[in-house]
Amino acid sequence: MDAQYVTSAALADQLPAPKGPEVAFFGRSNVGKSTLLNALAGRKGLARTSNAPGRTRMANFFAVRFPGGHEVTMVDLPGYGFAQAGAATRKSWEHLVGAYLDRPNIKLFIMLLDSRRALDDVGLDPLDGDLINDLARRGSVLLALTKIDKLSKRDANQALKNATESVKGFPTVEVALVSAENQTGIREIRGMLLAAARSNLKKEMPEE
Ligand SMILES: Nc1nc2c(ncn2[C@@H]2O[C@H](COP(=O)(O)OP(=O)(O)OP(=O)(O)O)[C@@H](O)[C@H]2O)c(=O)[nH]1
Ligand SMILES: [Mg+2]
Repeated sequence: MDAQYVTSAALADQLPAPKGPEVAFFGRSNVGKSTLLNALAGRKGLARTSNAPGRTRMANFFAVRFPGGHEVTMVDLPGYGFAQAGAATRKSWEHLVGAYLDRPNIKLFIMLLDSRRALDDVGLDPLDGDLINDLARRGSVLLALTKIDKLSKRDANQALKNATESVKGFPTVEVALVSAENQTGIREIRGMLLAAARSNLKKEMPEE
């Protein structure tokens, strides 16, 4: 698949008009959204990544094209929940993400959660829990447990078990283990991107 940068929006009114299927990346700052997006695209420098939380401040749009011409847009959203974020940052995040969520063309929400966080607590904290609740009511969600390369096999299984338990009330949520470092789960998520790209085509096909 081929991916390229399209545009960015810092404010709600800068969001591009909805066009074609989108897959959106949500999650705390530093959880690995931009890195996952790059791993999916197979291009390290596509979305900017950083050790410092709060790297991505805008909604960044990337067009993905599969062989055969199926297209989907990946949307890298700014992270939330980092310590340095003040009230103004939180407000602008809420405004941008709130407006983004109203788009009718979102096919899949990928919600990222640091796998070590899933290992520590059974159940999601309010910040992650409220968001996943909101996303699950709107459509399909993939809860991606990131940086799984940092966990032992045993801990990875425990994290998966905890996370699965914490979303068992949501029929639209699936859980997956992911690592951009060792490629865990990347092929499967590419498959989901392709499915999102194709879902659009089917809809636009005339009825027989
Ligand atoms: N070991 C390991 N590190 C990862 C993985 N994914 C991301 N990281 C690291 O985590 C840090 C944050 O990654 P980003 O992709 O910038 O995180 P983000 O969610 O986009 O953060 P914001 O833009 O601040 O919202 C970087 O130092 C990455 O190298 C992974 O799968 N394994
Ligand atoms: Mg980022």
